[in-house]
Amino acid sequence: MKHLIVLLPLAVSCARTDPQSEVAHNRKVMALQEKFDRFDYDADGKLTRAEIEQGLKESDVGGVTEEELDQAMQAYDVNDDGAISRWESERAINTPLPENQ
Ligand SMILES: [Ca+2]
Ligand SMILES: [Ca+2]
Repeated sequence: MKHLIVLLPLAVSCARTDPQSEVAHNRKVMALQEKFDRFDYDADGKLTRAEIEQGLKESDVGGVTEEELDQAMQAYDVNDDGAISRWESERAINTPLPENQ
């Protein structure tokens, strides 16, 4: 689950109770949106690596290495434009990284 913690510390903590239920899923999506907006410092609708790094720092999420951040970016950045768009972050909720399956 660490890959989700990298991008979505709040979403993950909300989801732990019952990841299968629709309510939990909706809560996860809402927490994600909130997080997304908070991390999106220039409000362009995308999270760059720098914005995620900054957001993690301000969220007091420690222990995330550069390598893990790179891996998360690679996994989430579906269209490879160097930033995580909103739909890419939503997709990340529903699609675990292969290494975690
Ligand atoms: Ca941005
Ligand atoms: Ca992208």
